[in-house]
Amino acid sequence: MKISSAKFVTSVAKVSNIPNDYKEFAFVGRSNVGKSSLINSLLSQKLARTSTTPGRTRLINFFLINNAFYFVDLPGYGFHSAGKQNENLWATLIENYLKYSKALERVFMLVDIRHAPTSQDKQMLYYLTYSGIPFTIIATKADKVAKSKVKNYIKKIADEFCITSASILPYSSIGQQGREEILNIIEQHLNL
Ligand SMILES: Nc1nc2c(ncn2[C@@H]2O[C@H](COP(=O)(O)OP(=O)(O)OP(=O)(O)O)[C@@H](O)[C@H]2O)c(=O)[nH]1
Ligand SMILES: [Mg+2]
Repeated sequence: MKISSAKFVTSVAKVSNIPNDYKEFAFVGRSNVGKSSLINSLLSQKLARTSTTPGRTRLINFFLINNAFYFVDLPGYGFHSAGKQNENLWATLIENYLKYSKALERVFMLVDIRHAPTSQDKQMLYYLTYSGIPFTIIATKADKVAKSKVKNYIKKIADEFCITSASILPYSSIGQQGREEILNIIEQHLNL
């Protein structure tokens, strides 16, 4: 699939403002895991705000792609220095989005290839599994580990999640490793 156009449409702070007019592909994961960077690398442009400090994305941002579907950039979870109150606020926003979005097609769940999944990652995986929302797990920042070690890191994450390595896709927002695979997954949804 080719990305022919991409534009920012809206930021929402409550689920009643979700546009609901096009299919949605959402990106979830810990704060700083690389959600916004992944969106930018899929689009080959810097549309989503990224930052070296966690907690950059605070609202749910909708980007309309090819005038046909949305990329939904969600706030990250597990950003403790935001304070308990903010953390709870964002967690509720993410939860409500996953629960109430009517056009959500698939969730891309991101984990950092170098780190063991946290209990929040495990909760998210559990939630996605039992809610019936289709999802794909992505191991981000694959460029930060030696190529020859990628498989080992993926295996560690898979073991922690009690899933097979084959269900985790390594990704690099720098090298664009994994980009075609994600675009192909999205294309399959659009053809349905
Ligand atoms: N080397 C490398 N760095 C990455 C990659 N993806 C993201 N980063 C870096 O990781 C940091 C966080 O990236 P973001 O895309 O802002 O992360 P986020 O998940 O959107 O973070 P929040 O909005 O705070 O939840 C930035 O400094 C990025 O440059 C990657 O694939 N490789
Ligand atoms: Mg972000």
